[in-house]
Amino acid sequence: MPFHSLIADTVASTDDGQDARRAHAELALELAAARGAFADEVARGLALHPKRLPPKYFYDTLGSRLFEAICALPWYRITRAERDLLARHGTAMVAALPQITTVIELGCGSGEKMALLLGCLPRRTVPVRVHLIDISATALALSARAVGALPHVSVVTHRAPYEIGMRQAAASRLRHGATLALFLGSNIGNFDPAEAEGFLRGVRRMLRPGDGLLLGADLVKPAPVLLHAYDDPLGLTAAFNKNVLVRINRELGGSFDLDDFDHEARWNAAESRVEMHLVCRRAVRVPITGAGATADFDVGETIWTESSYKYTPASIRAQAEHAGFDRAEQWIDTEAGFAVTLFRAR
Ligand code: AVI
Repeated sequence: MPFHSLIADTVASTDDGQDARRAHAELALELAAARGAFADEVARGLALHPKRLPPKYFYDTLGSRLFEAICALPWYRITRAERDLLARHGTAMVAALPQITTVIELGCGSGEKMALLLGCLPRRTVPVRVHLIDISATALALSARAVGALPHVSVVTHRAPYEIGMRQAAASRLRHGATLALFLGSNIGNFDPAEAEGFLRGVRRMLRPGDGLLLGADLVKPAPVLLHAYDDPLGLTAAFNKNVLVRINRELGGSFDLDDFDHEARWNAAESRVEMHLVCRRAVRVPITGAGATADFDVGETIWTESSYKYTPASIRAQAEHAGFDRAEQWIDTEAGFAVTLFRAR
């Protein structure tokens, strides 16, 4: 699962009244900080040319549900293609590293793919320690439940951004055996090339030579196929995209009229990315009181809300190799256009 908003999260209930009060006070502080950051990023992003909003703000409760529904669409094949590759080749993927004792998942999703891979480990008596990293408490709880039920598995959750979570996981990792890091779902595609490189270098720093990184990435395919995946005939992706305006209205006192904006997916071949935009149909002025900002739109002006970079098998390898990895093996679903690549830290 990609980054989630703290605002969407809830604190797990506890029997102890004092703990519950403390937890709620902490949550209130976190929510206030998250709302402040949201307000700042919205004010800053809407003052840019072109206007931009970071995709992490898609994922409130409704946005996360819409994303789950998108993953089930026949035109959006990333999730199913990756799950099929893991189901078919999981044994070979984990067999490529000797003695895996630690598995770290960055952006932990529902835990389904992690459970699939753990089920492929050879029968063992030595426990595997699993580190789940996500900023969504809900995603962590879901995933920890699925993974923690497996025999010989102990789970540590890190409710933190990737970089901080990785540092925590590395500091408490087991001394013996190999570590396998997972970055799945083509989440790498939502980073621009410089961010992707910085991210991969960060993962490499956390690993020891010989450790593994399993990376899922969506591949370049014909433009009409890509555009169908990001502008589906059921309109789910349009709703997912527009939901960010709903959030701004609800959480920041914005006054966007949703009918003023159209969802648009664009294939930018030169940059190898699908861009999602919200295109303004008429000239409007939109006050956003909670962000202390007013956004002026011309007809046809857009808010660029997401980039999904598409790779080739060779470009994935080149990027990770540049960041300090050697490729171990690559599994490709040529029909769906998706690759899972196992890298070894150099
Ligand atoms: C989470 N991420 C990899 C998805 C993607 O394909 O870029 C988010 C998404 N955007 C539109 N549809 C799905």
